[in-house]
Amino acid sequence: MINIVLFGPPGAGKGTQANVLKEKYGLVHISTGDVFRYNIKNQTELGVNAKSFMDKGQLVPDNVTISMLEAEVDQAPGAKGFIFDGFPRTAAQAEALSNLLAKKNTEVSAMIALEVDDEILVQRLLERGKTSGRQDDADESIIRNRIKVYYEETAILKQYYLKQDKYYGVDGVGSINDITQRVSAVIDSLKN
Ligand code: B4P
Repeated sequence: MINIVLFGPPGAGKGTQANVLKEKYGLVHISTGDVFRYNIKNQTELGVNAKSFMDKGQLVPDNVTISMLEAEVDQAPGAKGFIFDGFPRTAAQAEALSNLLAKKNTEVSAMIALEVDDEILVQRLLERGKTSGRQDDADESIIRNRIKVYYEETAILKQYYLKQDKYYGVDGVGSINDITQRVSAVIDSLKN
């Protein structure tokens, strides 16, 4: 199995790249952000709970996010592998993912991090906010809070995967196609 963690700050292009890579490599794509947004749209209890955090640019609590992720993985029993997009975002989530995959006799193959400067991230998300209807893209102060939360709570995961020799940084600035080529070069190197 190939299990990829796509990593990077908000707006780095994780969702954009995951949508291309899942087709190219036949992997199951799990985006925690998309699952939360689906639940918000359908006004489930999970959605109502998550919305209160997401609208402020904060992370949804680990216990809620981890059990949701486990349920998503369990829904794909025959998968060739997964692309985790937006998960893990905290040390507790990284541990939970490791334990979950170990139970399935597999592991994270690589964390591929899309590296993009903060000001480019802000511009991308403000641009998306014009059409996305996403509350967390609509306001520059909320976007900047998401980036701050990334540095405070999520960026440490680089060390977690570096220690396991599984961290791969990729330049996330350029055309979407160019970045797909860069990420694909990493994935192809894993298979050899
Ligand atoms: P997410 O849904 O994960 O999304 P994201 O941070 O907005 O970014 P992504 O990197 O996927 O950006 P995209 O490709 O769309 O998180 C949203 C919120 O959900 C979090 O703030 C948090 O509250 C909650 N959440 C999610 N997972 C969680 C977890 N594990 N724990 C706790 N809370 C969690 O790209 C952004 C824009 O850039 C798009 O408009 C795209 O078109 C554009 N773009 C992409 N690539 C480009 C390129 N190469 N050049 C120019 N533009 C590009």
